[in-house]
Amino acid sequence: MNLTMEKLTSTDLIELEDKHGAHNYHPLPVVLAKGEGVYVWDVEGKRYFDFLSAYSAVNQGHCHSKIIGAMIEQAKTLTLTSRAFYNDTLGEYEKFVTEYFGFDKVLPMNTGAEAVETAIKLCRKWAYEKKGIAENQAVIVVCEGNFHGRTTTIVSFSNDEDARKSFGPFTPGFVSIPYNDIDALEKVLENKNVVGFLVEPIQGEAGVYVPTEGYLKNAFDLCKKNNVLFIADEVQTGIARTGELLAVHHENVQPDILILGKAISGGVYPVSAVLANDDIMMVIKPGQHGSTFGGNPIASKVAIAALEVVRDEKLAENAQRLGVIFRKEMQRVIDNTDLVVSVRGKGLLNAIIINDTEQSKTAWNLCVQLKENGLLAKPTHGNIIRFAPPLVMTEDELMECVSIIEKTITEFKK
Ligand code: IF1
Repeated sequence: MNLTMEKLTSTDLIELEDKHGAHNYHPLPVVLAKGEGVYVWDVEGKRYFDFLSAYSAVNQGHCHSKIIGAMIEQAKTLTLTSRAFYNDTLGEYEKFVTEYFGFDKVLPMNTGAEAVETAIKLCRKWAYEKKGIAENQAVIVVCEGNFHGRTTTIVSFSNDEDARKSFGPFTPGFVSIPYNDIDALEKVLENKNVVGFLVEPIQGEAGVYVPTEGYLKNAFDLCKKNNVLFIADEVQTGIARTGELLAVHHENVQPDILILGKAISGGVYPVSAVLANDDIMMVIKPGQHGSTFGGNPIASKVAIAALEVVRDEKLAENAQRLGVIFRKEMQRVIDNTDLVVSVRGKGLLNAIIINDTEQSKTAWNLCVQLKENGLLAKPTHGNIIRFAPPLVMTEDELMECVSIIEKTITEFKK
């Protein structure tokens, strides 16, 4: 292939990635070149509805002018100082984000996995220095089916074979219990070395698994009773995705440690954050944790703009309203087909379950067909398709998407 030749086709570009990139992904065969709002375009100019939103990072829609404007402005002025010096944007962001979510302090990082790692370190340090746990004895409880990222420590407590196999030895200090099982949590809390409960308010990767109403509140109360930190991983569920600013807000829970990523920047820049009050956050002292890029000036300005968009454009309310419509419409489609078993979700984080085995290619082939019909989505766990469009979608656009999904399901041949 001659790279100096002008325009490469989708096929050329897929071949390029295949040849020069590690094979740690298996993307849908579509090559995107442009995005705006709820739409993306491939290199041939075909337009699609984005029903993945980069796994809920692009909640504010692609290339939102306010967020991009903030980034360009700051990029021309000052990009990175490291935390060896102060800069004139970080404090403004820290004040903004802590007031926005109602915590004393924020610790800025870049990716979701780094923020989860930060929360784990923070919880352990609090356990030894505040709770009085004997050194190296702290246990953090996690849930089966969890997805919290890709670092060695995080995959240590995953039970997804692909995520774990041949990456050991693993980090000890984690105990896994079934998700959405309050009795299991109560039982594990009898172990006095338990110091934290790390949980996704809705399990995204597991297949948009929504726990029973009251589970999060009951889990939070049990944690309080046992002086255990309730750590919410809202990397995927946070920032208006589920119809509230945070998914835990559906049950009026304020976590002890809150983990955010993805949409805190509108998917424009890698920004993540750990929020907590002083009694927890202040156990970390200078030199004990950090990041070259965490809290950099561009990240700070981008995150402020992205969170302002969520508030100004009432994205949580929109997600709540459109989610109800979407699930109702999907249920209508399901009632008329054998191909789909059920729909579940909250706000605009939803999934349909395909009537086939996890090993089958049905969901994948359906996604390929959805792509042909102008809508992009991706299967998870074989037979589940996640539907998570940008939250700036209008009702008319949503109904157009429902038509595409309905037509695709109706015409689909296994
Ligand atoms: C990939 C999944 C979604 C997350 C929660 C932390 C992280 C994630 C709850 C880590 C990341 C991403 C990672 C991405 C695909 C995507 C994903 F299918 F893998 F599970 F969204 F459902 N906590 N989830 O969902 O954040 O370090 O990636 O910034 O390709 O691995 P990160």
